[in-house]
Amino acid sequence: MVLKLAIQKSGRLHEDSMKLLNDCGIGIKNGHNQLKSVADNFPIEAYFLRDDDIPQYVEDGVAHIGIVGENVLYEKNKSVDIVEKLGFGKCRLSIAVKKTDEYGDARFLEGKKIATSYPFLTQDFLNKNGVNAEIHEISGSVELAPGIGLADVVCDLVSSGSTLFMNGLKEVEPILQSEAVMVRTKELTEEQQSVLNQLLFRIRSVRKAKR
Ligand code: PRT
Ligand code: ZN
Repeated sequence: MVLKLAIQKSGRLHEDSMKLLNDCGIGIKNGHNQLKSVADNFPIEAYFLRDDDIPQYVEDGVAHIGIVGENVLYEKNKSVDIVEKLGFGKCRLSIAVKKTDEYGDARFLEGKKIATSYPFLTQDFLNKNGVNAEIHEISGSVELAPGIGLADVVCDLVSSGSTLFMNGLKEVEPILQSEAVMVRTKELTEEQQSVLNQLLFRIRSVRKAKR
C-alpha cells in the first residue's frame, strides 16, 4: 500500500512542496516530465498535477492527500478535509480598483464589471455584502482587464502588490487570506491514515525545528 499524494507539477507551490517532503526525509524525484513518482524510503507516491485539479482528485480519492492553496480549494468547493496548514504559498485574494478610484466599501462594486479567475469566491463576497455586480471569468492576466476596458475592477491574488501597482491598480479589500494546506480524502483505510499520521508527525517536527 502506498499513500497517493497530489502536488503541483510546476508553479509557485511546486518547489516548496518538494522541499517539505525532502525536509521530512522523503526522497521523491522531481516530476517535470512524469505524472508520478514513488518515494524510495516511505510509502508515498507523488502525482504531479495542475493545482486546479488537485481538489477533485482528492475528493474522488484518486489521490488520498494533496497540497494545494486555500484559494483554489475554496474556489473549487470540493468535499475534502484540511489536515494541516503548511505556512508557504501565502497570498490573499483581494478586490483591486483603479488607483484613482475612491472605493469606500463594497457598495462601490454595485453594477460594476469584475474580472477574476475566482468567480465562486467573488460571487460569495458580493452576496455577503448584498451587492449586484457582473463577474467576468478570465483565466490569466486578470490585472490587465481594467486597462483594456474589459472590467472596472479585479478580484485577484496578491502577495507583494507590485503586479497591481504596475498595472495602475490598488488593493482595497482582501476577501480571503490563503496559504498552502494539506488536504485529505474523506475515506481512508486505517493503514492509509496511519501513513498520513507518520507524514504529519514529520511535517510538524520539521516546521517546529524551523521556528
Ligand atoms: O499550472 P497550474 O495551474 O498548476 O498553476 P497556476 O498558474 O494556476 O498557479 P501558480 O503556480 O501561479 O500559483 C499556485 C498557487 O500559489 C496559487 O493558487 C496560490 O495559492 C499561491 N500563490 C502565492 C500565488 C501568489 N502567491 C501570487 N502572487 N499565486 C499567484 N500569484 C500571482 C497573482 O495571481 C498575480 O498575478 O502573482 C501575481 C501577484 O504577485 P505580487 O507579488 O505582484 O502581488
Ligand atoms: Zn492553476
